[in-house]
Amino acid sequence: MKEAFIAAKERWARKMAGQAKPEIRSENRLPPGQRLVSNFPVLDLGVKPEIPLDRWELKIGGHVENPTVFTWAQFMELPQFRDTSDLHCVTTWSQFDMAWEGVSFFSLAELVRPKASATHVFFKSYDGYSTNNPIEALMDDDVLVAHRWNGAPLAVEHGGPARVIVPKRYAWKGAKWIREITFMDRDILGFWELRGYSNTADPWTDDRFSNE
Ligand SMILES: Nc1nc2c(c(=O)[nH]1)N[C@H]1C(S)=C(S)[C@@H](COP(=O)(O)O)O[C@H]1N2
Ligand SMILES: [Mo]
Repeated sequence: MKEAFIAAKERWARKMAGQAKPEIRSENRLPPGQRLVSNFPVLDLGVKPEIPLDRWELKIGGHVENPTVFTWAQFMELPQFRDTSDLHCVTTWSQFDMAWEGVSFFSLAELVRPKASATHVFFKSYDGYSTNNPIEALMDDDVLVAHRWNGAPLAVEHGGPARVIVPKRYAWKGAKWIREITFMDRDILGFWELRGYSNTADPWTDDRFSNE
């Protein structure tokens, strides 16, 4: 795990420096059971919360040395990160080459400094949604809190002002309308994880539903 983490952080540093080489992708980028779409479907719980930027805040706390609440202006002053990745939804659509821009999870973690006791992260959104991830799934060079997509501010229906993107997990593991990120010393289940969806959510092993 430690070596994978260091390798991911090295790749991230190259991306931050604008020196990353285009990724060589596998011949078959489409995970099992997925079909490629070119539109961007919208999935939510029936609410699309509108959060004015002057009332938006992102709280990051829990098992960290430096709990922080970011206003929009403070968030925009953080180092900005651009990355292109694929998105896989459990309802079987995938979209390739989603161009995201925002703040990388590595940057946020460096600011709040997770304690050694932090093993998992719980995400809460402005619409009441939640999801959870183990810390190692987030310490990767493609995880970010995005506020722009394909060169424009992220639309409200897609989670604007800002949403989490975890490309190597099914898309429900990334919270739209992100409000709070809590580092935890244990795992607790989020909205879909409590309702029959897999807690690990790995598109490459068709890992969609919980066995319990
Ligand atoms: N806050 C919030 N985040 C969410 C959801 C949601 O309902 N609320 N749906 C999840 C699901 S199931 C998917 S597939 C993606 C969909 O993102 P999109 O609507 O931009 O395609 O967001 C995820 N994040
Ligand atoms: Mo989804």
